Amino acid sequence: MQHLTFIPLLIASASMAQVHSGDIVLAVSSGNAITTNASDQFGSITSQRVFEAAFGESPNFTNDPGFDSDNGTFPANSTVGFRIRRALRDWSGIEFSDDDIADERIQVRLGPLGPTLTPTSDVVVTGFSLAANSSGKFHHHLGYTLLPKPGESQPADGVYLLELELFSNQPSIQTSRPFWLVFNQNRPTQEHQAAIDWVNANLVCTADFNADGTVDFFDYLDFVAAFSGNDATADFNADTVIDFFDYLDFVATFSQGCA
Ligand SMILES: [Ca+2]
Ligand SMILES: [Ca+2]
Repeated sequence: MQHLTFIPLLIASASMAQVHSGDIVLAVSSGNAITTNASDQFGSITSQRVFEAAFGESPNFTNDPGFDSDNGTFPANSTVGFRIRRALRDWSGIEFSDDDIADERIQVRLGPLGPTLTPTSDVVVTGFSLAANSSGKFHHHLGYTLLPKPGESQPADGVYLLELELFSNQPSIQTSRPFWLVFNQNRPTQEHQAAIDWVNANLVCTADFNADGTVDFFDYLDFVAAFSGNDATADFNADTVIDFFDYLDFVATFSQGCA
């Protein structure tokens, strides 16, 4: 198995200027397609698997966040497609429960492509693929529409969870890890944020520090390297200080593993 180099990827600020701010930035590391967040003001990109979104660009619709990459990320004109991994969930106020599939559905389309609909049970639905340009840059905005429950004219206000993965048509590039879009439909910001925090705490396996899908000794080594290098990713308890408590928390999480 390939050992992924750990992120953050440092990308020259000149090239970062080409990436659309606020989009989900895609990068390929050691043959794996990975999702990342947009760069911070220092030009550093860190792995992120939970993204916020909000309907209402037009009623029940948004095409943000889009997907963007630097030039040369993908082979020229190769394609990247998406899969919906599970049925849509709505936020209970406490959790996104496994048994609580939303009555609403999200439809994904782009121009003539699609629509692809979230399934009504937990099956994988393959959507459509889009091409990187001749410079290997992938920048597209999918359109997401929240559809009402059958028989209703309007979808209910709420916070909705969509689980996706991305795949390349290049066999050398592996499918991304699952990632999540947390959509807000007219609920208070605090409620949206609570749902995002829950996904980060409960669905992202933080012990898998190098995000390659397994918890093993490489995660420990990579954490120790980040910790020794005072890398921002070593702030495991997210209190903005890197200290021994981060080490203790990482070791505790690592020992526990992930489901
Ligand atoms: Ca790992
Ligand atoms: Ca800390």
